[in-house]
Amino acid sequence: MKKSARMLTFALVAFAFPIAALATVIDFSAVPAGCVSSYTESGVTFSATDGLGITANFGNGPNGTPGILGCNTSGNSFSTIRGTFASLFSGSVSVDMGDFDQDADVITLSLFDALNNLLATVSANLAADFSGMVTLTASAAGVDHVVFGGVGVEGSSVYSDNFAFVRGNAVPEPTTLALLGIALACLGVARRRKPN
Ligand SMILES: [Ca+2]
Ligand SMILES: [Ca+2]
Repeated sequence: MKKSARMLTFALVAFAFPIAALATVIDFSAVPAGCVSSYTESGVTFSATDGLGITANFGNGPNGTPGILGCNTSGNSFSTIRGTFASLFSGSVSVDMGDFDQDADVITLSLFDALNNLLATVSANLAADFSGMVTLTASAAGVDHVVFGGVGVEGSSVYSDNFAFVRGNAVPEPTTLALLGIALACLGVARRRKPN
């Protein structure tokens, strides 16, 4: 590999890798058995918005690993899930939600501030014959808590999994472009210094 190409590769890897490493992912594999009132991991506390608790006892979701749902202790009305940050969060939040092909669901991820003002929300429609999971992502500054889940025939009867968040710039594209520019500038300098 030419020296200039090595320098470009190094610059891209050195700048890109720390950005990717900042993502924190909670896969709910450590949720205790049974119905729990709340579950805390990586500075986020999850609970059911109806106060009845959450559970991973429904087993593997469509992605083949356990996800969480409301405890469904009130018939078929599954609760949406609330995730509360230990301190105000600014950045991007994502969560996978989905179901087996039993009913149509509308999945939603919403971000709120400490006064319960809606900061950002995103949703998607899952058809009745859809089996799988969809990742929803939203970003905002000063997030106190998020609410996610679905509305369907059986309430929020969707599996939620892989809650992930990245602190910092909610719109990383300009930074990435700037770093790419620096890398290309290094390549240009290397080419000028190298005699043909
Ligand atoms: Ca999982
Ligand atoms: Ca469902």
